[in-house]
Amino acid sequence: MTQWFTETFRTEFDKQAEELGRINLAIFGKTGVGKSTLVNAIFGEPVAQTGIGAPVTMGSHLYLDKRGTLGVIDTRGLEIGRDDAEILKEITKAVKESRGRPIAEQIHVAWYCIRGMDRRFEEVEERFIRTLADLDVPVVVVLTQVPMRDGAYHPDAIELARQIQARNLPIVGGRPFMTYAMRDQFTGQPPHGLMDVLRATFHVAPEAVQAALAAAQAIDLELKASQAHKAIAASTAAAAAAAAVPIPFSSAAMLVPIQLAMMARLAHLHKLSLDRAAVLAIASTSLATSAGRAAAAGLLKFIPGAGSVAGGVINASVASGFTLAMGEAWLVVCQRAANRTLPTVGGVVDTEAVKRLFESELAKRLPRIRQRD
Ligand SMILES: Nc1nc2c(ncn2[C@@H]2O[C@H](COP(=O)(O)OP(=O)(O)OP(=O)(O)O)[C@@H](O)[C@H]2O)c(=O)[nH]1
Ligand SMILES: [Mg+2]
Repeated sequence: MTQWFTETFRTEFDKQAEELGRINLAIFGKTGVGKSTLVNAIFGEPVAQTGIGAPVTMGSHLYLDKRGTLGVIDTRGLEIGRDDAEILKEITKAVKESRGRPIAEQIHVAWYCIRGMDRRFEEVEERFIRTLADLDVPVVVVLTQVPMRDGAYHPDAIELARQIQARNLPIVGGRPFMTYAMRDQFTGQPPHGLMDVLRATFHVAPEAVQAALAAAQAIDLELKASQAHKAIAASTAAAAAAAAVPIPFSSAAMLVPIQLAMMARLAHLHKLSLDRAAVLAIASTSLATSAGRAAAAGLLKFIPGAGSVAGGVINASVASGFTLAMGEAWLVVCQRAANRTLPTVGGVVDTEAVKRLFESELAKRLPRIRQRD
């Protein structure tokens, strides 16, 4: 791996992490209702190297756990149903203080979790939810561990949901979300309802952190793909604009950072580490063997008829069409990496096969692009 590639890609990778920011999710509910199980089911188990360290304190009992593009805020050492006044005081203070900070430091959405088989919804829980809503934090009420059979929820959970709905609470969707987060080994009860919680959260999250949420979650590949397409479209437009600048030798070289930024963003959306993303990017494009302007020439070899373009000047339609094709082909590689369906040899990724995959995906999209001038 050449120095040039490693450094350029790392720079773009870090920049994209910064741009994605973080969605901060506050999770409340009595102990043992299944908060951690729910979070892990939707976002994946925390991995040691993704920055799980000691949680950051936000108040004397309020903690922020950073997991890449996800921040989980919860209470430690205080119990709902016992220390409510204290918890509410702290959360109120934390939300108010965070208002003046950058968007990635604010509290965006709260999940209030209640065990679906708990027969009653308490006064204190209602107060808790109303306080959060008054602070302009959207509250998603989640009923956890709700058994389901033949497409129907357990009657006790339905009854609890009905009771909650009757309170006309200011909650997302106006109703609780029924979930079961983790398969029960004994009864075989499979998970359900997770996608609905995720989608509801996505819709109420500020637009500036929606991509961070799409990146953080681990259950909805379509949500990742739609965010990837947004990024590809933006890069495609940037490539066209770069190519429109009439400076000889510049346009092809200017595509390189634009495309690396795009590749880095798609890698983040699919939770690829820097190392893994770099290995796959090198395997896909062979870019690492050349540097700077030579890399641009290397990219151009993918474009039919553009390989010998004098001075590396390419037109806007080639630049955008090519960037679009690169993005779509790289998205396939990222999706296969996230799905763990990339070809391997002896347990490690088969870089030759990745290259063939990328190039065949690229070829599908390139025949329409021709350099005309
Ligand atoms: N099978 C199954 N077990 C669950 C589910 N949710 C929670 N559990 C179990 O219930 C227990 C408590 O779940 P946690 O996720 O640790 O609960 P918590 O709300 O994070 O608890 P605290 O961190 O103590 O406040 C664990 O043994 C979980 O395995 C679920 O959806 N399915
Ligand atoms: Mg927990």
